[in-house]
Amino acid sequence: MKRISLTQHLIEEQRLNNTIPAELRLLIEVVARACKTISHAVGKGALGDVLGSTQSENIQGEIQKKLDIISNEILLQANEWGGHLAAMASEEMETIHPIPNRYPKGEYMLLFDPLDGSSNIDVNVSIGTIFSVLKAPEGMGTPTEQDFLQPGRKQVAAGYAVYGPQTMLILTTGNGVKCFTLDREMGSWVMTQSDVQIPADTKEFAINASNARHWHSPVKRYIDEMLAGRDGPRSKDFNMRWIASMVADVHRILNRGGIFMYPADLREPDKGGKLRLMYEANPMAFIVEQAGGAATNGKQRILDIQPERLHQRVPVFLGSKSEVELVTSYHKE
Ligand code: P6P
Repeated sequence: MKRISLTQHLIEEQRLNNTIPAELRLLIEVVARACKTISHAVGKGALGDVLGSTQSENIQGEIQKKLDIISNEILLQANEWGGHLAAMASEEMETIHPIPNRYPKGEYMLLFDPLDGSSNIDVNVSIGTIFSVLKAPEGMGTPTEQDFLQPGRKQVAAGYAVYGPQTMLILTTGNGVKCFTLDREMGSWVMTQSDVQIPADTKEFAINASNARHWHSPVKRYIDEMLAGRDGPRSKDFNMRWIASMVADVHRILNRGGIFMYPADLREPDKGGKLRLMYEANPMAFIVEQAGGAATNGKQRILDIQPERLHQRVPVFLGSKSEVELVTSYHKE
């Protein structure tokens, strides 16, 4: 297969298929370049004095790792001068980040989890960056949090970078899902998959099973039936994976099928699970649907959820369509 770069792919999409406006192409190029910089920082490990935690907590009440802060700064500095954005929002920042007045403003809004999987940073397990792109509402003045609260189906692009044995960028602009592998010698993203399709069926599920006693009954039923194996109602044996980096679990599922679950649980029923809607569940749901999979909160399509708060959490069931539909049907009974 003749390999093409991310730049060539984006220019062809813009010129030939007219699917990506020039400003969106610029935005994606800038974010992709920032992910290269984050990959470089992550890769230094202990040699770069980037491991370990800071003394500060983020809006989520989580102790911030040094690399959380570094990655957030990289994305802010890479994007604020370009003139393609009106504002940004991040898991690591309580409020939205308007573009400083000294820079031109654009029609897009960028949301991101700069480094997802922080608990894995210090033990050298894959982590990643997740991003989501929305259009600024028509006639928007000074951006407010309210302008970001659009359902996930309004996203114009979404993607993630996974910093693992390979550094990869997975991208959708609404015309399927493409994968790019970082060529470290050239410093460029090279397309290595042009049309990702999630297998509809699977034998693999991903959930943090230590929370089992806190699950609602539809989740308990769904998991118990898989654990019963070939002698149970599913008539086949299943395997389990849980990397505790959503990016890594989702990437495996994109490539070999599976279902990823972070359900709400009985400890804090109104918390809505652990994952955030705007910059984790929505971008991943967009990617998974574009790859032929499904993504719900147990009751409805994640992309149809009307957000109420920037950092709100949502239960997540996503991956192989038949499995997501089955566990969602149990919630409806
Ligand atoms: P737990 C990482 O902190 C994260 O937000 C997701 O990337 C991951 O899937 C989940 O939390 C892991 O949560 O409760 O298993 O540590």
